[in-house]
Amino acid sequence: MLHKTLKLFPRDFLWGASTSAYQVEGANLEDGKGPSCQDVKEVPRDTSDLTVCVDHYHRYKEDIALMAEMGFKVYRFSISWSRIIPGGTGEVNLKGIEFYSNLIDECLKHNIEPLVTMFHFDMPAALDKRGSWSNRESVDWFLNFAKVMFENFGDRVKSWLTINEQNILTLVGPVIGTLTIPEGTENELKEIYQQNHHMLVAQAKAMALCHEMLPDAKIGPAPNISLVYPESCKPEDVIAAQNFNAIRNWLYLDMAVYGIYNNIVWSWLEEHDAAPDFAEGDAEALKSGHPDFIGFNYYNTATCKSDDEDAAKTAETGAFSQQENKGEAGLFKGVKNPHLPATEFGWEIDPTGFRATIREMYSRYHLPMIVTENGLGAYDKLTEDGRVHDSYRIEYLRKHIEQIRLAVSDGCEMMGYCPWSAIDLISTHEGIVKRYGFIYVDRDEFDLKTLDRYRKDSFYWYKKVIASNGTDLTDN
Ligand code: BGP
Repeated sequence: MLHKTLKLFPRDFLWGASTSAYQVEGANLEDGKGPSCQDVKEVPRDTSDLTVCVDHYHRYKEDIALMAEMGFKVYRFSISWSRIIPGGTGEVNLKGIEFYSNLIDECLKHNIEPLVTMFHFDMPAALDKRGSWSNRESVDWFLNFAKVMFENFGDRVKSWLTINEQNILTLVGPVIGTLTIPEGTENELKEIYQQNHHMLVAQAKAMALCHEMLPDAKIGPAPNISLVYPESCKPEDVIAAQNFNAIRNWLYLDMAVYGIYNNIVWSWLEEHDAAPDFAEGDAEALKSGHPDFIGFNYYNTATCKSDDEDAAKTAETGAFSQQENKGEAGLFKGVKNPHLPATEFGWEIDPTGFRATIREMYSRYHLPMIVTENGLGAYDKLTEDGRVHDSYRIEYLRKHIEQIRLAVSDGCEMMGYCPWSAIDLISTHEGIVKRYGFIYVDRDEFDLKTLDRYRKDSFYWYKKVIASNGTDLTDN
């Protein structure tokens, strides 16, 4: 749709950016923090471990001052479960509470609203040993963790996100280093979707608890949503795209918003004897969540074709990364989209698909939305003069912000934009060399160097974007 005039971004639009605890903080076993599954996993080859990351734990004041200099209205970060409850359940680590309390105060001092992700890929290792999300008790573990957070930070944190990218945990857990399959599991699909069910119940109960304990606060989910295109207009390809959309996207939002299982997914699971078991009270709990908004991460769209002809022969299932799915026998086969360019790391780039995704989500759920991740991973270079000329990142972000404005003009309710990431940090499986930040951190994969911070060109550009409330997207 071509608009005669574009609507402006809402006046209180939340410009900011995101990080996650295990990728940015470091100090991974300091001040009483227990290990998380990320600290004990096998570190992907040729990439840094997570002991120091970019040392945000010790340098958060400097980092937040830089975010304030850019004009951030919001900072999305996550709370490490094992920093505040080292064993996952039981004793609370006061040093951990103190750290997040200080971090929140520092944000507020600069008029930056803290947007807190409750769980971002880092199950306490102690709970991993007890089966992680496969254990039914995980629902209570998570709820207890939620209660500790609401009690300690709820006076100052008014916006919460439940579980980061639950769909990615379910679809490609091994890529992120999070999937625990108990020994002796016979039906792996059932096991994975049972874990997913526990997360859905935990999420719904946490949303209800938030509303009960903190009536002024708002809470929502944060899945990774990519609209799926059919490779062609062949009707079978359209069905395949619906299948992939259902298992990748709508399962998570239908449940978070309406408390119901998506019918396409449910039928597929039933056929594989993989439909999750409901415990008493689950059905009611799932309906009790009622998110106030939807947070979602968007990197690109996906494209697929029908797999009907050779369902039994689908050579590859699973995924290369969060954004590149190979297929699922009988449902779809992932293909490359010939119309889209890709990043240096092979992720397709699709700004128009961003608008399409937002439109689709809004017409399905009619809730305000905040973008909780979006961004470009690249091999940035620090030049002699202490600059990073990341014009490619500016271009990527500009094109995506333009599409949000178009979506706003289409009538979609957008609350804010938090690209990934505020500052360089360790990627999920490709190390520090895959950089996303507005702020460059002087370290290499294995050489920690000075850890000094540098403003990239995108830093100055984003500052201007925020100051103009998204109307000035021109180069510096
Ligand atoms: C999302 C995760 C983030 C983040 C980002 C970029 O899936 O929520 O934690 O890292 O993707 O991915 P990567 O680090 O693999 O480049």
